[in-house]
Amino acid sequence: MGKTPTCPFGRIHRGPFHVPKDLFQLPTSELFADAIQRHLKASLGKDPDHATRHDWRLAMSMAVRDRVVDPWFESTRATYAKQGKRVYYLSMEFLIGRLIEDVTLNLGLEDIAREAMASLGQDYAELVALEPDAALGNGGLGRLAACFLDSLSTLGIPAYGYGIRYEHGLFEQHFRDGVQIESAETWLGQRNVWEFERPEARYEIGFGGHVDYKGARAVWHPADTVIAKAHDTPVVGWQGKWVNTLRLWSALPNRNFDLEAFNRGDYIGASAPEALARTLSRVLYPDDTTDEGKALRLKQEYFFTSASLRDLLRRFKSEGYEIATLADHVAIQLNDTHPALAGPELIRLLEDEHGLTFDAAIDLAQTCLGYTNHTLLPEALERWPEGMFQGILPRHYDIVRGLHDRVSAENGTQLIEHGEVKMGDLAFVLAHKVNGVSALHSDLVKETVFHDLHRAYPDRIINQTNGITPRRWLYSANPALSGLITETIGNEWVADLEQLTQLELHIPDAGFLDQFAAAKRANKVRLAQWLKDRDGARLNPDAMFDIQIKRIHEYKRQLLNILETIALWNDMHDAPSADWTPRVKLFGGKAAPGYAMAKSIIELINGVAAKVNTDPVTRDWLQVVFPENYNVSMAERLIPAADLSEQISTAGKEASGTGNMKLSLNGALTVGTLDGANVEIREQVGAENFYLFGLTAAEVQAHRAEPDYARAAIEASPRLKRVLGQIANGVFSDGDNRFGDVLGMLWDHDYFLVTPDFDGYFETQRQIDKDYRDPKEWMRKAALNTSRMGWFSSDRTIAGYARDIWGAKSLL
Ligand code: 26Q
Repeated sequence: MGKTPTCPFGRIHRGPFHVPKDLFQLPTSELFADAIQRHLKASLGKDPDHATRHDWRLAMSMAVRDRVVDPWFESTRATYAKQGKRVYYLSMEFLIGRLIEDVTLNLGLEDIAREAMASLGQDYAELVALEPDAALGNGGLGRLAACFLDSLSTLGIPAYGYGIRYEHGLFEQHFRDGVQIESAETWLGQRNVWEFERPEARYEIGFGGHVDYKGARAVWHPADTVIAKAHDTPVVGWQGKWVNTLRLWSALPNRNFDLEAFNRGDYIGASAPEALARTLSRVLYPDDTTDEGKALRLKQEYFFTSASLRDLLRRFKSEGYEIATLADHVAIQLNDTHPALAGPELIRLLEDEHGLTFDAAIDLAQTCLGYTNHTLLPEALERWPEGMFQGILPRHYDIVRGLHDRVSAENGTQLIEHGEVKMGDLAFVLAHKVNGVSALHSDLVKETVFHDLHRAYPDRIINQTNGITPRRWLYSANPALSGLITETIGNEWVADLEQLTQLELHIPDAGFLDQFAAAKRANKVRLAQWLKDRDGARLNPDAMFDIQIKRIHEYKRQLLNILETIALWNDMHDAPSADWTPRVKLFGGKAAPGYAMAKSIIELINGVAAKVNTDPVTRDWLQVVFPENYNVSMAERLIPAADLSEQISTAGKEASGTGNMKLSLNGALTVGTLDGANVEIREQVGAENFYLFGLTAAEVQAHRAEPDYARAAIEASPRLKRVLGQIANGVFSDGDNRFGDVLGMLWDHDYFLVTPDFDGYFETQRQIDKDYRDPKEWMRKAALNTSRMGWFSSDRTIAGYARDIWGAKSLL
C-alpha cells in the first residue's frame, strides 16, 4: 500500500463527513425567489423587466444548481476519506433528457420553485419544458446508462459516467408527406447550466504513426494528436444525499491555429486542423444497430476511452496507491463493445507507462473490467478491418495480436479473423465478468454469440436484468399516480420500489381503484391536450391508448402493429353497426437515416394514419397517431397515459427492452412476445395480467427452416392477404404503389416472421378489445401491474452489478 490518501480539498473542511447544516434545509419560496432574481441579474446580466422566458428558466436552474454543489463536494470528500472503490461506467451514449426537473425533484425543491416562479409572474411547468433534451444516445442502451447513473447516486456508490460531449445529439425527426426527414439537433444552442467546463482536465490523445521497440519497451509515436477536455455534470441522487459526476469529453486541436498558414494569407486553411479535431466530438452516430466500420467511429471510441482511462489512473495515483492495487479501488464497466478499447489501452498504459509485464498488465486489466452485451443481432457486433485498426492504433494492434496469440494457443479463440478485429471477443477475454441484460438474453448469449467462449470460460457470463429509475419514470413523469401511491403507502417507494407490493392490499378497495382509474384518465386528457396544442391532433380520451414507442426496426415489428391496424379498420368497415372498442394507436420512434426499410415502415404508418383518421365511418373508433420527434421528454408524457403497451418483437431479438418496464409500471397492460425482459415481467405481474402471443425463440429458429413460410402464412390468412392487397393497390398511398419494398420483403423472406405471427396477434388484440370493455377488471389488472413491477427498479439492477461484478459499496 502507498501513503495515506489525501483529500484534494486540503484542510479547509472540518472532518471528512461534515455536512453544512443549512445546505440541506429547504429555503422558503421567498428566499428562493431572491436567489433566482440574483442570478438573473448577476449571472445572466438581465433586467427582470426585459428577461425572456429562457432567461427565467436559466436563472431558476442556477438557483437550483447552487444547492447541488455542496453535496457534490461532500460526496467527493467522503469517497476520498473512506477510500471507497469507484465505479467507472464507460458509455458512448447517455440519453438523459431534461435535467431541470430531475434535479429539482431530487432536492425536494419542486413546490418551492413553483411558488417562487409564480411570485415572479412565471409558470414553473412552462419554464421546465423549455430546457432542450440532452439526447446523447440513440435508444435503450443510452437510456439505460442514464438510469444507471441515477441509481448509482441514489445508492451512494462512488461513480463516474464517462462519455462524449457531442455537439449534436440524436437528429431531430420531421415528417414531410409521411417521410422521415432528419435535421441537426442543437442542444448546446442555449447555455447548458448543468455542466462545468474543466479546462485543467485535459489529455492529449494520439492516432496513427508508428511504434519503436527498444528491447521489451514499446514507444508509440502518434502521427496526430487531439486534446480531450472534460465537462462535468453533477448527478444528483434521491433527496440529494449523494452526488456523482458525469464527465464528458470534447475534442480540441492541440494547436489552435496554423499561424504560418494565417501569415501566408490562407485564413481558411489556418483553421483546418481545428475543424478536423473537433469532428471527434461533433455528432452522435445515429445508428442503433449497424456496424458501419467507419474510421471516425473508431477514433471517437478511442478518443473517449483513452481520456477516461488516463483520467481515472491520474485520480488513482493522486491517492498514492501502488499500481498493483488498482483493482481494489477501481471497477470499469463497458457499456457494450463501444468502449472495448479500454482493454488494450489499459494494458498499454500499464506496460508502457507503469512498467508492468504484458502478463501482469493483462491480469490487472481483466480484474478491473466488466463487459455488458446488449445485442445478439450479428450486424450490431463491432468488427474493425485489421488494416484500419492497425493504421489508427498501431500499438493497440500489437497488443491485440499478442492477446490473440495467447488465447488462440490456450483455447482456440480468434480475436482477429478474416482480416477483422472482433470487439465482442476482445471485450469478453479482457473482462472478468460478461453480462447479458435479461434472463432470456443471457441464456441466448451463452448459446449463440459467445458459444465457444462460454465453453472456454464457463463462469464468466452472468445475467443482470435491466431496470429503470423510478424517480424519472414514475415519481416525476406521473404525478397523478405517484400522488395516489404516496397517499396510500407513504413515500418510501421512491427509493425502494418493491414497496409497491403494499398497494395490492388496496386493490379490492373500490375507492382506490376509482382513484387509480382517475389518475390514468387525467394522464390521457393531459396527453390529448398536449398533442392538440402541438400538432392539432384530436384524441378521444375514452378510447384505449395503445402505444408502441421505440426505435423503428424490423425486429421490433411496428409493421405487425400497423398491419393489424389495417385489418381492424377493414373489420369495422365490414360491420359498421357493431359495437367497436375505440382505440388510439400511438407510435413514436426514429429510424436510422440509412435504414431504408425502417423509413418505409414509417411512411406506411403515416399513410395509414392519413387514410384512417379522415374516414367518417371509423373515425370514432380508430385513430392512428405518430407524433414527430419522439424523445425522452415525449416518453415522459406518453407513458403515464398508456392503457396498452406493445412489446411485440420477434422472439430472441430484443435483448431486454426497458420501455416495456416503464409502461407496465405506469399501469399499462402488455401485449407481447416471450422476448427479452417480457418473460420476467410476465412472471412478476402474473400471466393472467399479460397478453401473450407469438412464436417462442426456439420456434422462431425452427420456423425459419421451413421452406417459403411467409408465402404459406399469407396464403393461410385471408385477413392478412387482404391487407397486403390494399397496400399494393395504393389504398394508403393515394393510389400509387409506393410500398413495394415492404411487400416484397414480406412475401419473399419475412426474416422477422411478421406473417406467421399475424393471426395470433390479431386474435389476441380482439380479446383485448373485449377485456377493455370491463373497465373495473381492466383497471384491477393495470393496478396489479403497477404494484408488482417494483423489482424492475434500476436500483435493484445496480445493487446486482455492485455485488456480482464491481465489489463496490454504498457510502451512505
Ligand atoms: C455500433 C457500431 C457502429 C455504429 C453504431 C453502433 C451501435 C450503437 C448503438 C450499436 C448498438 C447500439 C445500441 C443498442 C441498444 O440500444 N440496445 C438495446 O439495449 C437496451 C439496454 O440493454 C435493451 O433493453 C434493448 O433490448 C437493446 O436493443
